Amino acid sequence: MHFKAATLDDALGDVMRRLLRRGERTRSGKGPAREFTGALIEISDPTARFSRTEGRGGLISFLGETLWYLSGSDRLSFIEYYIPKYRTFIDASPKAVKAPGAYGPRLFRGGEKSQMATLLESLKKKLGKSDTRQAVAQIFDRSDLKPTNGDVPCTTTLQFLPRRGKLNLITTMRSNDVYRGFPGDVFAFTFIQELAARSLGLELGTYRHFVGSLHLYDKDESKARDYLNEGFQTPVSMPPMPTGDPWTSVSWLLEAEEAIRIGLPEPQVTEISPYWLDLARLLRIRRLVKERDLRQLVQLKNDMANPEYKAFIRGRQVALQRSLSTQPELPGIPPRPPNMRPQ
Ligand code: 5HM
Repeated sequence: MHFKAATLDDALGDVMRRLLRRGERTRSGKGPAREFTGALIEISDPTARFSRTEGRGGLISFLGETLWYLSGSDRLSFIEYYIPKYRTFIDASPKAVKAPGAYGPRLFRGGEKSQMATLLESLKKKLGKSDTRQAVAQIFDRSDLKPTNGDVPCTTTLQFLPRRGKLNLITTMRSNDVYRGFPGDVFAFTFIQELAARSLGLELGTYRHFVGSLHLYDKDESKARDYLNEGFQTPVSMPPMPTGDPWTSVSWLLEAEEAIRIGLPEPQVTEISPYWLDLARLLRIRRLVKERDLRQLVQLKNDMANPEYKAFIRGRQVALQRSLSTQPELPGIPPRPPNMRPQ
């Protein structure tokens, strides 16, 4: 089964439509589903990595998950801030602190010695000399055949293929839930693809996503139909990542992320481009929605450099306005410390 699309939204719609029509019935411990085995999804514009639809507006959660990977962390408290049900997805106990199958430690832990840093270093040396076929990052490991709980990585490898000045990426997944997993996976891996392209001074190429079992659970069928009934979605792309080595900006964003998530003063802004400042602003939006701070949210929306994000935040603004007019204050949200000033 081969899917070709320009954007994530186009691919998502096409896969769900075809799964609903022709997916084969399958049963797993996680419930009955429809499935294609051996599916290849090709996305020609990897920056078109988020879905504009109302029901699937996971931009900030996907960004949070991507930063969780980039930070090298396996802490559940980190990812649960963005995906509150993460623990249940991986069958972790209420007491668990870490996710044993987390991708971050496997890809990015260890600084310059991490798997991704080593891969990029060796790719750099080969650029212009040979069209390498060896730049593979491994996520699924043989030890995952005997998991300690249900958290077995669904992604097996990421293969980076520099060709004719562009960096292509092929992700292979043993298992992918098209409704709950696929959009976030494509977001994260295309972002990593763009980071790698910038690190190597290459253009962004094509993204290919190969899946052993691509499925849609019966329990998500009606939501998938709602998504399809929303009809055509205007394609939304992230702006291109600035050229040049991105890792100083990534470190700054990771620091900003942690400060925003746990409510500490944010790092100084020194020579950070609007691209990265906007991503920190998106993270602040999540915080402001949790704090139900409509005034600051509108201010932050106006500060955004990228108009696509403004449109996305407008959706959050309308939802917050609605909830403020119908619900009393939510308990349990820690107040912002006085020295934390949104920029
Ligand atoms: O039985 P299995 O280990 O494949 O169940 C994991 C479920 O989470 C599957 O539905 C899989 O497709 C989904 N999943 C995903 O779609 C999980 C992860 C985490 O590795 C992911 N994408 N990144």
